[in-house]
Amino acid sequence: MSVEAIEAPGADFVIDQGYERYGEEEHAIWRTLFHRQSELLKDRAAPEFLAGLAGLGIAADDIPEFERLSDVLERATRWRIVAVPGLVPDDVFFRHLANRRFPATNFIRRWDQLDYLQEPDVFHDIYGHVPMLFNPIFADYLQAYGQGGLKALKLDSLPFLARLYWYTVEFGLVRTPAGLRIYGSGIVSSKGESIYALESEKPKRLPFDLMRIMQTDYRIDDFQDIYFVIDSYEQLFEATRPDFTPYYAKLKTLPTITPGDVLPGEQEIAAPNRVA
Ligand code: HBI
Ligand code: FE
Repeated sequence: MSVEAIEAPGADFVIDQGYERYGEEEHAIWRTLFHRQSELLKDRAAPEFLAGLAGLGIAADDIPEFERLSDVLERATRWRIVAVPGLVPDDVFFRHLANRRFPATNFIRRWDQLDYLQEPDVFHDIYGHVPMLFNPIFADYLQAYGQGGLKALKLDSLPFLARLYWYTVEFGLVRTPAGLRIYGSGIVSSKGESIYALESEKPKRLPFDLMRIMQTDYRIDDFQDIYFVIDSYEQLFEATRPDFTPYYAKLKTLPTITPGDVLPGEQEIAAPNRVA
């Protein structure tokens, strides 16, 4: 691996993906994750995710080149992928989303992190997030989310909106005629949580409710204690249409709900799927 100076990120934290720096090991880790998750998700992921994954088909055997993958994605929903060194500041993140640019981390996890790592790597960002960006409704939702994020920052209300991202984009479930299915990137990029989210009796599962989600805290260091289930991506997109200013004002007067708590009168979604 040649040690040349890796250019410092610009104000938008975009860097060169550094494709030539990936060695055979990195591609082998990607290949292992890609094939293992694709097998596991056949009857667990949402149809829209699986359809997007087919669009990503070019990436089955090696870490994809973001520029090439962006050309495929752009033709579908006008999104592009930009390389970033890792988590970027919230305002930078939202500005990218608001401009239909998905910031994808360029490093990949190590063999000993195959089953779980806390921060996003290229597998989480590309395999986890990009397939849903092939879905036109979801692609519009994520741009609307980015625009909402920039507004939330101005209203000092970011934590509320971060919860919406967390419980939909990262850990969302969707109802289908065949039962609950996964569309959240944090779940589909994790072997253990892909099974736990649909089949474990431990987590609660509630119907999507915008204010309930923005009132509910979340944990970043373990499988989720609660999941929210949408009926459709249109439901998500419609939920982001109104101006959130009054919602934030109301939320600031309400207590934070602990993940895993179910309030009186809330109807939990029926027992989890038993995948045949
Ligand atoms: N940066 N690269 C990257 N990827 C993310 O998913 C991300 C981020 N910065 C902030 C962030 N997510 C969340 O905290 C916001 O959704 C609030
Ligand atoms: Fe993510």
